[in-house]
Amino acid sequence: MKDLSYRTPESYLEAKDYSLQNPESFWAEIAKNFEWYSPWNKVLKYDFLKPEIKWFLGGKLNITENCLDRHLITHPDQTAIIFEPNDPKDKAQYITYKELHSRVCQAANMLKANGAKKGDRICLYMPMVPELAIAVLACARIGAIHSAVFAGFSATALAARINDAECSIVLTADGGYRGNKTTPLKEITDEALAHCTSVKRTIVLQHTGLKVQWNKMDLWWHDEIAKVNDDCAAEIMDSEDPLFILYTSGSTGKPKGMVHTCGGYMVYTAYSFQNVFQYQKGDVYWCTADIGWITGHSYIVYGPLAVGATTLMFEGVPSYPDFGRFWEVCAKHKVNQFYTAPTAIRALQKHPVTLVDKHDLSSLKVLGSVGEPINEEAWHWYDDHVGKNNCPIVDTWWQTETGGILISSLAGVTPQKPTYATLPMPGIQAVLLDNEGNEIESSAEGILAIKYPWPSIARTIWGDHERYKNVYFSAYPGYYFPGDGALRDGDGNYRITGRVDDVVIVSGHNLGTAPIENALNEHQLVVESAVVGFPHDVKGNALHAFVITNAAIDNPDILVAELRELVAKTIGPIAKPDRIQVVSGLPKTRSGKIMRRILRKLAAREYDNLGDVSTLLNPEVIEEIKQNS
Ligand code: 7RM
Repeated sequence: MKDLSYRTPESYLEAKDYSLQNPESFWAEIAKNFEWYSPWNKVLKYDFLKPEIKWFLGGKLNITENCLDRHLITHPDQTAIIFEPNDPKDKAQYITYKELHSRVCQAANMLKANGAKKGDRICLYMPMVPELAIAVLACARIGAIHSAVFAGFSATALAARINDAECSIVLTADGGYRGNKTTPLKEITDEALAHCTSVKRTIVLQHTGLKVQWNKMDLWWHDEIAKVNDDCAAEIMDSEDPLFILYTSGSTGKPKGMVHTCGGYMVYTAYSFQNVFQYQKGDVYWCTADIGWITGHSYIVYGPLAVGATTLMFEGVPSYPDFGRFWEVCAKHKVNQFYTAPTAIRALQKHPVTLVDKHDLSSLKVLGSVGEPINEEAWHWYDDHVGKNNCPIVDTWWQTETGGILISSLAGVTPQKPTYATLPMPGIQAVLLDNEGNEIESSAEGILAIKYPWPSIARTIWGDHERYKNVYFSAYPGYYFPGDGALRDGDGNYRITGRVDDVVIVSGHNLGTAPIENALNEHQLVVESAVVGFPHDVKGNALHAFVITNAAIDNPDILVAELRELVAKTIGPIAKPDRIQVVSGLPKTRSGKIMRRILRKLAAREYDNLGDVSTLLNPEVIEEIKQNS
């Protein structure tokens, strides 16, 4: 395949111009670099008001032909997947494109032998082992829709996702390793399946050797795989056939099953991977996300494999056996591009820098960040200690809904700016809106919106198109509304400031919680804060601020008074929180996002109704917050 990336500022600018002048030809030119059984007859059909979005209409393809088969001609013996196990004492695995192709075809035949067919939903509740990537691709091979559920989720969360998508098969494992813990995945699956009726088969990978209970519909992966060969023609898919469902949390308790389709998702993940990371032939690329999240789907599996890259999968955690593990793995496999989350960087930053320095990181060329705004301190620590001030950092802004990176610098090609995701990718038309929905020009702060579709935008919410319309296309008609606020500098660089969908109406005034948090964070003692609304007799709603401080507070009253004053000065007296509570942590998802839904319940003292907190990174903070509220 042709190199899809712009390697110079000039070719980048040229592409950017062209994408604005002639967006359809721009995307068609990129899409031509893939294998299609038959070409599209129309590049794009869209209506953001309806909403309806379709790309490469009439095109026929199978994404696995693009991720596997075509590389067999050019580089069958290149490593496709490097697997680094949880325990450094266990052997790494190196899976070539040829072997991966064979194993995917076998797994696809295993699924078929168990009744799976095009359009069926298959739940993947698996540890970060090569078989998870294989399962993803095996589903895609036969046109079954995968719905991966992060293996840290509870039985309740798993059951809700299986039921929503009405999955007929679950692929799981006896267990998975995370540091010195083993998660009993089969046991959790059993617990979930007690509340599911759609599932006909559970296929269990033997991985940890954990003892499992055996039920009527359970089958061992190794038994089933032994029965089939590795000859499996790819299902011919329409460009707009669903490829997968991935759940993401919304502002209500019910998760949203974002639906991604074959053609556009393939084109955009490959294009963005290649450009953002500036991958070159022979490089080893590592994204530390879990395949249970969108980052793993797009930038461990599909994007890298579509361009024929070597992608590393790691089953463990950054802290095991010590806080130098990431760097040990980078040195061991001579990683060239390293992509992680600010929350991981902040955790590692707390430990002696000798844990970084003792590993040879000279192979690193590019560093990436994803998932939340990266603060200045973490950015510089990453740049100084990991990148040795010699690796561009790509701060990549995107969402489960966008399928791929929309705003980021291109490593070494476009300028970086600490804490800024910088510029929209060529082909992405980002704008800033004021509260009334008018586009604002030049440098300003506002609501981020996208005014033209891109190929990997989610097409709907599984089973709830109305919700899709309401959440993303109704607040600002004619735009895709991601729910984030942003700041733009004079050069057009974007800095994502946080979610704006958390608007609280206090005494009839619309108050965004993000700017209040930013004001609180200005105080020298505050490291992080979260503001939510709670019901108030007089004002309708009032504000409750949770703040984390960087030192023990002897006299909280003084701090609280200073913080209220700070908010009053920065935003106005109306925004002064009624309550300011100093806490040691905020409830967060595993990817580091604050769970505002839970904070809202805590602020409202609705303790019986917190919902499922088992998916949190730090469920223990809930008790603490209750105790000292
Ligand atoms: C990829 C992913 C999406 C939300 C998004 C933002 C936040 C993600 C950045 C970021 C600032 C970034 N998908 N977010 N990346 N904020 N800078 N580089 O994280 O669906 O799980 O989350 O994450 O608020 O809307 S996600």
